[in-house]
Amino acid sequence: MSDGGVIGKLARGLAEPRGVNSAWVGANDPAIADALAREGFDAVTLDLQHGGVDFIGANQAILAVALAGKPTLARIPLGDFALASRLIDAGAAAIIAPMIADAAEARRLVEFVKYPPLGARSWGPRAALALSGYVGPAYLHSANATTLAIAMIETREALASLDAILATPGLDGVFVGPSDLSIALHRGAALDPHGGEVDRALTEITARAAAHGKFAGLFCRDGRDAKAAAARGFALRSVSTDLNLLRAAARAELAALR
Ligand code: 3PY
Ligand code: MG
Repeated sequence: MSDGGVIGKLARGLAEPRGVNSAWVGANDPAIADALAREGFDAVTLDLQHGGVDFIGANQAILAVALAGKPTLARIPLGDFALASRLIDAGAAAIIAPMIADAAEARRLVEFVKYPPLGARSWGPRAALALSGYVGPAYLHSANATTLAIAMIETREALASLDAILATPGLDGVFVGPSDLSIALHRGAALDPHGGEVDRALTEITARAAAHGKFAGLFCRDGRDAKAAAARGFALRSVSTDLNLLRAAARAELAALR
């Protein structure tokens, strides 16, 4: 009996006290996802919202990351729920949906990520079947537990509907986008992802998520930020981005040669 293969690793990691540290990849090149998967990250997140990753690139990256023994999460473009189904068929272990504003949108996400009775996902788990290690019927009966639906909380509307979003059957967790949340909380007057307004919201979000028995995640700018996020109860942390890691390494080497 399979334990869900690399796909199952994500849900299992999130259930452990240590949680999950994920790399964040915007480059549409499986070599980048592969390189980061072979470092100490527990998972890799592909950004199809603001990054350059496309569907074919995501398919290749998911397989490269799986060869390194790690699960892949995918952030979809705004409202592109049909792509969510295709990405989990391609072997993504989780879908992160941006700007989920209320329970109706959370239900829509679940519809595309989960099989009945939770959702209405259509059958065709191409690469997911092989990566999960299950045969057909076993995959059908395990996929809803191992393939995760994650709603991004990054608007005032989402904060106001937080309990209803978290109560959505089949929604596994929430993930905070601190930049958009800061823009919303400051009504467009400031971009302040590490300021007090966002900080207060983060405390509320981890508390509400825990009360609903769901996990919370946070987009973190660096390892120090991710360590602090883990200490305050965020089970899922993305750590920097591929581009920022590259630029930081370039700056460090150029400083060393001066
Ligand atoms: C945000 O901070 O708004 C994000 O979506 C992180 O990428
Ligand atoms: Mg955002």
